[in-house]
Amino acid sequence: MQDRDVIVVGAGFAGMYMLHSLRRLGLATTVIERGSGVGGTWFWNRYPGARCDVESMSYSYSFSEELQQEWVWPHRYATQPEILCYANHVADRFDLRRDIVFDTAVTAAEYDDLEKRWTINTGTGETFRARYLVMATGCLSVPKVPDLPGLGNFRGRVLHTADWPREGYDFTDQTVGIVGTGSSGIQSIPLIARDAKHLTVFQRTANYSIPAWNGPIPQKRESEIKLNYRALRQKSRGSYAGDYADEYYVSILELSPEEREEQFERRWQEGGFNYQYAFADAMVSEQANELAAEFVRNKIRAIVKDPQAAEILCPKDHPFGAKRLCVDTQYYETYNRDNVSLVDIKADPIIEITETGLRTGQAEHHFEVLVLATGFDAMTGALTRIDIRGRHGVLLRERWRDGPQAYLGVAVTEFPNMFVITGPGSPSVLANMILACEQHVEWIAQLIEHAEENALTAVEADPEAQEQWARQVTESAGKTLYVKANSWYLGANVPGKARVFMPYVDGFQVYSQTCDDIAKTGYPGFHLR
Ligand code: N01
Repeated sequence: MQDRDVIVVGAGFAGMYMLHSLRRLGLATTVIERGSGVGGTWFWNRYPGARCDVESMSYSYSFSEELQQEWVWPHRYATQPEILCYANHVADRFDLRRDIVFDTAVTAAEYDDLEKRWTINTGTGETFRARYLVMATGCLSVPKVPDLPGLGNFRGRVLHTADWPREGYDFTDQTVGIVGTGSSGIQSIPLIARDAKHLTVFQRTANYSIPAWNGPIPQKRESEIKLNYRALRQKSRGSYAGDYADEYYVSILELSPEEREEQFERRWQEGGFNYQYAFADAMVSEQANELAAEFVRNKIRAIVKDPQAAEILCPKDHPFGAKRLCVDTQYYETYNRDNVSLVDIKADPIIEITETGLRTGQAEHHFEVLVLATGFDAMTGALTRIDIRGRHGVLLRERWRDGPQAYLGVAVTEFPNMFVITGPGSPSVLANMILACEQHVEWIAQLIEHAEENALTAVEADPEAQEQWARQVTESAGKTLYVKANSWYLGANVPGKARVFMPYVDGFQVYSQTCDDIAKTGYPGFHLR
């Protein structure tokens, strides 16, 4: 049994910075990591085409001026290998590895109310005890394998985008089927199609995707950003999405038809998320949303030569942006290739996976490799799969059966001295995740420092404060169009999961300000014992 001040679970971007911050407080900290390396989601998601969808110079740590000045991002949106390389650089630069235990999955954690200690069990049999437990387990870290009848009968190779083989996979001359057209599918499809003999895409829900227009970052742009990095990071912290892109907040409905077309075209040409975030009414007015959506559909119709395929690719059953927007490179263009076919499995559902492919109601499809781009048990999956027991043995999984509740998305009633980074009820996946991680890490570190200085033995969220926070998160989301799609934001992609909108929609800046005010006023909503 190893005794530590703090155990952090997960060595992704949240866990690494948490370790660095706790060391600065002089606390003995160990990070326990399931994988054999750092990087979290970027360690596992190695499928072809995986890259970030927030610009790399923004999607990177801001806590060290030296780090952000010395690191060179080659592309506007970095590839997975580039991001993993950066994560490894950070681990080396700040000498983090000596306090990370790799290849070790946390299986259970239990709080002892008398001792005010957490006991943490792992799959390797090693046990740890700590005063604080920080869950840096990520929002998208538990792959979801769909319950497709006959999946076990398939004789070819099955690959999941979120658990891709370390050695990669060569699709050359292979026939491939892919299920799933969310961000992972949309990023991987063009590259699989490039190499494979034939690719069949099985699409259940068409998604909205905006071009990334990715490319090398011009030297001049890089220098400008680096010269102004501090100010730009400040601007990110004061923004809705935690990014330094200009937020224009144009109201779609107040524009004339000509101005609207011009605005939509401008955002489309800029690429990425600003197509959604630039418009004040895109996520609150159905009419405004439909105009933005129809512009994207018309782009799809213009790119995809086969009109029937184009119509299948046009999303029509949910508002634009209500499922996470995808950012792509040559996605729609891929359907103009001779070696790519598209099957609408909403119209003609999959009946079963066979030994050599799959069968829908109307046809039999054969392929050698099946790629599952079917997403994650998002936001809560990584927490509920661990047996986390708080006071009196209560199980987190049970407490969250009807939906997760966490005060500020950080702390849970009955689970003292446990903190969750980017937990449900925080902006997390609606913001630039690295900045969201930094904000949480700094806030949690400050709270732990406060507890240490004041000889507190337990910090716990008040049940009423937690309830009220959860209500506010739900009410705010309810005023938007986010709740009008069966998305993973709502847990709708996991059968049996409670349908609760999990991210905080009121904006990163409003959220951070609220957290800061709570810290400044003696942590109302927490019991400090
Ligand atoms: O997963 P998803 P993802 N039968 O849940 C389909 C982040 N990310 O891995 O919509 C048939 O979005 C499902 O269909 P439907 C990003 O936040 C970021 O792509 O349920 N189809 C859907 O098409 C993203 O949002 C990047 O009808 C089934 C797909 O599988 C999040 O991760 C890159 C099915 C799942 O889409 C998740 O993205 C990649 C079934 N039984 C991911 N089950 C960046 O760019 C599921 N599907 C940074």
